[in-house]
Amino acid sequence: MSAILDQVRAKIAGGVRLSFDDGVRLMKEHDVGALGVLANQVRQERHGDRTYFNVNMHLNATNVCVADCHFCSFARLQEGMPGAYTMTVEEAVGKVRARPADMTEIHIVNGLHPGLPFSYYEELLRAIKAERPSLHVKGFTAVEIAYYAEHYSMTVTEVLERLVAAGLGSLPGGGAEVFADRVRRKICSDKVDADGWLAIHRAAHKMGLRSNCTLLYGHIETVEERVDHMVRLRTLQDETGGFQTFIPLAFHNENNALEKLPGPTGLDDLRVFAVSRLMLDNIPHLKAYWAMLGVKAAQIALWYGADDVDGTVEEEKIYKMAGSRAPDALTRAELVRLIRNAGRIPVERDTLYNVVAEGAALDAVLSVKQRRTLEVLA
Ligand code: V47
Repeated sequence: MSAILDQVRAKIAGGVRLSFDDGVRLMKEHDVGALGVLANQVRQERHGDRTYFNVNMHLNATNVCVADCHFCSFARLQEGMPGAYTMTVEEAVGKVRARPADMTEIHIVNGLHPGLPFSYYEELLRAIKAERPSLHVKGFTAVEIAYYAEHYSMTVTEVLERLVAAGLGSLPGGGAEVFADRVRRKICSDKVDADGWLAIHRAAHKMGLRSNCTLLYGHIETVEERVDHMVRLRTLQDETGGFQTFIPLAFHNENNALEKLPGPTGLDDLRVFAVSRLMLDNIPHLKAYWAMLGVKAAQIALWYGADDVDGTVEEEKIYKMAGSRAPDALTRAELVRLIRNAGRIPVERDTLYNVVAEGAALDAVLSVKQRRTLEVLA
């Protein structure tokens, strides 16, 4: 056992917060298995075997985007370019209507479209809520909120208030990328900076909205920049308590300007998950987003600190276009099986982590064949 793992174990046992230097040393730890044991200990103390998922869909109403983020395979700079699209509100609502009635969440993220009026987003939200009044809308990254404030000459609070009045329920964690200026200048120079991203989440939390946070890892960032990112999130969380979930996002390198970079290895993924669980002592949940990580790595991450796998995820485009080989969607039964097969207890949640179903009620969704593959663990 390496010295850093011993020191961190002692700190955790004594309730002492890990430092930036601890985080950097953990990120450089070769014994990822032992690191995972520590992260799992923290996960067990917080959540036991409970592992969360939801029934949701994604909606990207437009991919027209004035930002030119080098890692992005989804955006098109202008309307009319090959692959550029913007849905009408009716088309977007049609996608919602096609989803099952027990879906609890829609995750909306869009490009920064210069030609749409702000009312488009308000109408989109109102129409979705009219179609499914109980659906929780988690939507609009801090990058979108910052763009709307500038483009439509409003304050951030005004933008948030108008979106909430139209039906917005919480903010997703996207757009954080890596906070370090060095990285942002190189890969996403024309969107909101770290302070701006954090200020928008602070404003949202102060209004009573919950939000998530992310880290895009495995491209040009150093391990110090990963840990600095986590410490900045932890500092804001000390102030507001509004973050629910941290989601490490593994860089995918197809169809974008960074395609020469190889992307993270399997052990990088596990290291980032374990260190996140250990460093982010004040953010309750750690999500292994299977659509990005792949279903198998997401299942393994459940033993490296993660307690959430995201949801059924219909209509995901951002990762598909960047080369993710994950399935287009998972059924509730497939999620229950992958969680049970990891030796964990599935809990269907809503966006705010209220329990929708758990235990035997969820096992009832499994087919005979799915049940059979679990018998070996019984
Ligand atoms: O902000 C874009 C990332 C994010 C690539 O809050 C890429 O519950 C890897 O934030 N390789 C959007 N990553 C997705 C996101 C998210 C997903 C699921 C749940 C939640 C939540 C949030 O995807 C972007 C960017 O960081 N991204 N392109 C790429 N090539």
